[in-house]
Amino acid sequence: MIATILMSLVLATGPKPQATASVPKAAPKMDTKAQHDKRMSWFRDARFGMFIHWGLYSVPAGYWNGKEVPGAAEWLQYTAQVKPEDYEPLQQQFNPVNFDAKKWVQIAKDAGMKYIVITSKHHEGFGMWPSKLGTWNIGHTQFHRDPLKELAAACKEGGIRLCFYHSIMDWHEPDYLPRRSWDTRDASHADMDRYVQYMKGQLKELLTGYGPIGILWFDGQWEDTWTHERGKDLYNYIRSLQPNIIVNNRVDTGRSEGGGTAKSEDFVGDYGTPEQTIPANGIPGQDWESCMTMNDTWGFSAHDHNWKSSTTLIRNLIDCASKGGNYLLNVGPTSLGEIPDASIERLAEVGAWMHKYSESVYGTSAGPFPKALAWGKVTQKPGKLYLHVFDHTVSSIDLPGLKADVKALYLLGDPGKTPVSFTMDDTGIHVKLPAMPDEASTVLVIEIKGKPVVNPVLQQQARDGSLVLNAVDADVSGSNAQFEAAKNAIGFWTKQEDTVSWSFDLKKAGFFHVRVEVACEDVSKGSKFDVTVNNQKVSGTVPGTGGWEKFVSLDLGTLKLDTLGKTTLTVQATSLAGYAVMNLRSVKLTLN
Ligand code: FHN
Repeated sequence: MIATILMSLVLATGPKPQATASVPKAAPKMDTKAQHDKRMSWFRDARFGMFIHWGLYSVPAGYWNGKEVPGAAEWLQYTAQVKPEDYEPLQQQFNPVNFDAKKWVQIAKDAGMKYIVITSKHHEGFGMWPSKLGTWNIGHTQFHRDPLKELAAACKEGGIRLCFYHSIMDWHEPDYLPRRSWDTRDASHADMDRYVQYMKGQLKELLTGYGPIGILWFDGQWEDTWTHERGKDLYNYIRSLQPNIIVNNRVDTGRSEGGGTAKSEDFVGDYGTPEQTIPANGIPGQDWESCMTMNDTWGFSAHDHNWKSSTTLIRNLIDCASKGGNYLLNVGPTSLGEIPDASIERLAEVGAWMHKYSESVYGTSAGPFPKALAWGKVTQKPGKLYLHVFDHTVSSIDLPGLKADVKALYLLGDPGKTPVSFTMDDTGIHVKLPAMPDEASTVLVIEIKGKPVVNPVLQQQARDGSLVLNAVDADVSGSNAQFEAAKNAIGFWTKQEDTVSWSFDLKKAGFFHVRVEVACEDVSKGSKFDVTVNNQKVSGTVPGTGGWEKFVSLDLGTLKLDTLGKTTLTVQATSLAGYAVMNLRSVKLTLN
């Protein structure tokens, strides 16, 4: 099988070889669970990587013909509809004389990152290594070096795993289909099978010339010329060249909207790839990695200054780890080969936090709590729970429903492990917070004997029978809606079918007035929703409140609750008028 593939790879320097008979489509290499776990183990331990988007797009850097081009800078050719012949001169302008692989690796290491995923080829089709296939690559520029080779050496020296991002979609290679609407080149001889052989030939160069590669990070798989069959074949081809490599799920066509891999067919890909978001409940049963920008663009843009704070970046990393996933944080180097200062500054601050607290991230798994916590996030290792406290305005925190044989509780980083006081009852463990430094997240360690057990705790009515159902305690069902600590509300409710519910212990029956606390940007107002309990409902229409963080109360009417015991209240949208249904902070039930 491998010989067949290699035989069909004509490393042409002239016109592309005639399309060979497509290589037999072998079934993907299926590892045993033990083999898969072994291959994934470094990825699960790492939790934190650097994404690097670097290509010819760094030359225009978000401008074309003197005009600012909106959106992601690596999409400039598409956004500005630049014909290949007008884009090609960038090749002779590209000369990253300040590129310093060792410096890049040191920046990543100092930030606490364990792997680097760099674009070997983005959608522009330009190879960032001196490929022998064609001339649309760095080998045909005035920069007579191989940055990927230099990065491979620096990563090896620095103990960082090198990984490649490779776009299946290619706006330059004549055989790739479909063409862009503004690409006026003759497409009558374009041959997708021949393109796949070309892509495999370039991938063979990358997987045989740069040492062991940690991940092949495919992208651009969404066009209809890329099929499930091609995906399985490519996955198998990559693994045939480096059996221990990890391949993301964008090699195939099974990536679901939330970034995970659909279960419906034999889709391949070793982990899910949510992008610019952190799944509300992780992606249960799958490895996953959230890739995110530090501003709003992947490639360098001279006009994008919308930088996230280092606190946001640190909390994103913790959030990913608390749900069993990785955080792949992007930098977009300039055309001179320099990582922007704004990125370097933030990565240094992330690194300072990791220097103190990385034990609570590396090698951890998702915390044991099924719902979001108001005060922060929890990760765990055998025998330890790590409590990441974001909210420094509170004097105590609750671990709802937790039962554990607690051996010690102290601040991570406290050499004396000064005991932190706590109480335990049938509603869980309640920690009295010590004085803590004001930082992105302070971390407490609970050392326990055995495994933590979390028994769901039903909310109780107040003495007057009232109930305040807060967002942090909600059960959220669906892929997008999730608790947003910053707004203390359910946000990202961008899918109508997502639902929000609470269960509580009804001891006092009667007629309850229903009031909800909602926020909605004016342009998205008008979504309709029901609040349902035991087949009874009241309904509402979301008003414009002036912003996603501006909350107002809506009185919806009365519900009769007369079935004592566990009761579930559900909020579901019956229409979606704009970007999202609403941000929902609470549902208040007042006994009439
Ligand atoms: O189109 C690309 C985009 O430029 C960027 O590379 C991101 C990062 O994963 N992926 C695609 C958009 O989903």
